[in-house]
Amino acid sequence: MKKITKLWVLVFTICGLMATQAHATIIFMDNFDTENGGVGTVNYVGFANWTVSNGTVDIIGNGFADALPGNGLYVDLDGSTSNAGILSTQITVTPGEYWLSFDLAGSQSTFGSANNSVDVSFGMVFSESFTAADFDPFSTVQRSFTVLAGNTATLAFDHDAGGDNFGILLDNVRLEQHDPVSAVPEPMSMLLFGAGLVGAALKRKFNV
Ligand SMILES: [Ca+2]
Ligand SMILES: [Ca+2]
Ligand SMILES: [Ca+2]
Repeated sequence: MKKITKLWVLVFTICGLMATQAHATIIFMDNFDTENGGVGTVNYVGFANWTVSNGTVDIIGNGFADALPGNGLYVDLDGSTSNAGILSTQITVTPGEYWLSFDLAGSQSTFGSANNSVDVSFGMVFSESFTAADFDPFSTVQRSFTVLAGNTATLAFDHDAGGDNFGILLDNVRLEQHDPVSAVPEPMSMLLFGAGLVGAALKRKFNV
């Protein structure tokens, strides 16, 4: 009997996991590893998915200025022109619940201690500033938010002025959509819902 119970628990658990996966869709994902043929370089502008504006960023790793080996390529948001850039991309979203995650690390240099903060934003629905100490390793930030109306929004990593050419490091940007926001009830559903409320009220009033 216990085995049967355990089996059902397992079945329900698997169903639950499948249901979770079925409701999560990857909208955007980038680990930067294939940029520039997999080779790091300074003041990089050839991103497959991103635009650099208001300054510069470097793509480092894979043995090139590879401060945190094992992460393939990643972005130094303060490039090599003493003017940190804004890394941004346009993403189209439909109404729903979203999880945004990305990895941030410190500049990995005592020469880069000044001005290490980045404003991360996605359209009007998400905005937050992050700072990092010099030798903070990569750690994953995950945030969730709700999009109420479908739109094309800008996902931006806007480093502060920079100026010392060693900025916050960025890797593994990911946006997932989870369970959609509940649809606005249709008239019939609202009618039924209303009838249910009336029924419940009557039941209380007349104790039926
Ligand atoms: Ca990477
Ligand atoms: Ca740099
Ligand atoms: Ca810096």
